Amino acid sequence: MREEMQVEGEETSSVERSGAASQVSESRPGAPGFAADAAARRESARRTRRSFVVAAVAAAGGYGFYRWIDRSEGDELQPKPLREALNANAAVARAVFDERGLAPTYPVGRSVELRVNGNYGIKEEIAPENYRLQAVGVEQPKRFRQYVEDVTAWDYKFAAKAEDKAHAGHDTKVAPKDEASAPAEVQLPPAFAAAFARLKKEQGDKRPRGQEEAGKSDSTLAAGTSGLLLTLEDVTRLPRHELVTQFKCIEGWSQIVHWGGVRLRDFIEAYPPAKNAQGQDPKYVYMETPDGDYYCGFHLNECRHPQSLLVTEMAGKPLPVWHGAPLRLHMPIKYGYKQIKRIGLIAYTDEKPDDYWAKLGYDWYAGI
Ligand SMILES: Nc1nc2c(c(=O)[nH]1)N[C@H]1C(S)=C(S)[C@@H](COP(=O)(O)O)O[C@H]1N2
Ligand SMILES: [Mo]
Repeated sequence: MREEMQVEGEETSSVERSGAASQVSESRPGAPGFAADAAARRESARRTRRSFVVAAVAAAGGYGFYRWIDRSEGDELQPKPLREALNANAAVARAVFDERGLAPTYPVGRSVELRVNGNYGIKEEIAPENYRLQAVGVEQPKRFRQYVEDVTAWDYKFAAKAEDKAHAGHDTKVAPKDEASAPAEVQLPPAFAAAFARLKKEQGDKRPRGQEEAGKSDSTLAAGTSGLLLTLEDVTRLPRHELVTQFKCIEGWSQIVHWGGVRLRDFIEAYPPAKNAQGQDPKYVYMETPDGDYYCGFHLNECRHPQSLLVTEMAGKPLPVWHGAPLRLHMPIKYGYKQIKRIGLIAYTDEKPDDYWAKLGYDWYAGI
């Protein structure tokens, strides 16, 4: 597997070999035909939201049953034999890479400007002064001056949609609304109106999370979760590293990229995880965009891989917004869909975290 990986242009992945790529849903992480589908889905999502009240009333009865069917098929929405194949591949990849195996590196001269792919969780702008990195599950968090009782109370103050030109080549445009065909506002029965008012108050009028196809993350933080609110400077204070490695999208393209940032392992050392009840490190790390629309889960040991990088620079310049500024992940041992842009939360956990593309049928592990 190592040998194959080092051959340039070799794009056969463990996932593709197992046939997963052709069997999963029509939306693929960064697929060319994907934007049009996404636009259609967004439109249908808008319609759904418009009649949210009606849908919510209907769902109150049906949702539990739907969930039951959904879950009985397996935890990652893959047919059982296929899931077993993926798990076996993950075991092989783990054995090959573990924490020692390194992805190949290249001379800077061979690096190119990375293309932009995927804009979930980064569509709205955040002013740099409104950025904070939430860190949850940290050992003795109260010893840090960045400790707060409720990290979810941080207000990212999302601005209007980021300029479309930032996502050139990607369908972020919204079709003009046909106001005439919009359904009239639904009049709520008083009991429901009161319940919704209560719900809205609980949510603090915040932007709803999980507004893309995969929906809300199962691992999103409950209000009142304590932790640290770090500034970008708290991260960039750590030793700076550069890396020239290949970035691989599961779509079948790869590019050599010059990255700069801090090692995730150094971050983990500076803000270490609290031990679990057995006195051990928690197994997993969960990351999420500030708006909760995109999210990824990892094994803690993969996060300690020396090439797992919290990226702040690309091609010797500050990381552009559409590549995930101010902070994104690069993990050369994983496919692109795990390399989350605009990290808003890093949480240590013993529960296997939710993952955007795993929810849509892709391999949770996503190792190369
Ligand atoms: N927040 C966020 N991160 C994301 C995505 C996304 O849609 N939103 N897409 C993923 C996918 S599928 C890929 S291939 C890479 C693309 O990173 P790039 O745009 O910097 O090339 O980002 C990954 N991280
Ligand atoms: Mo991707």
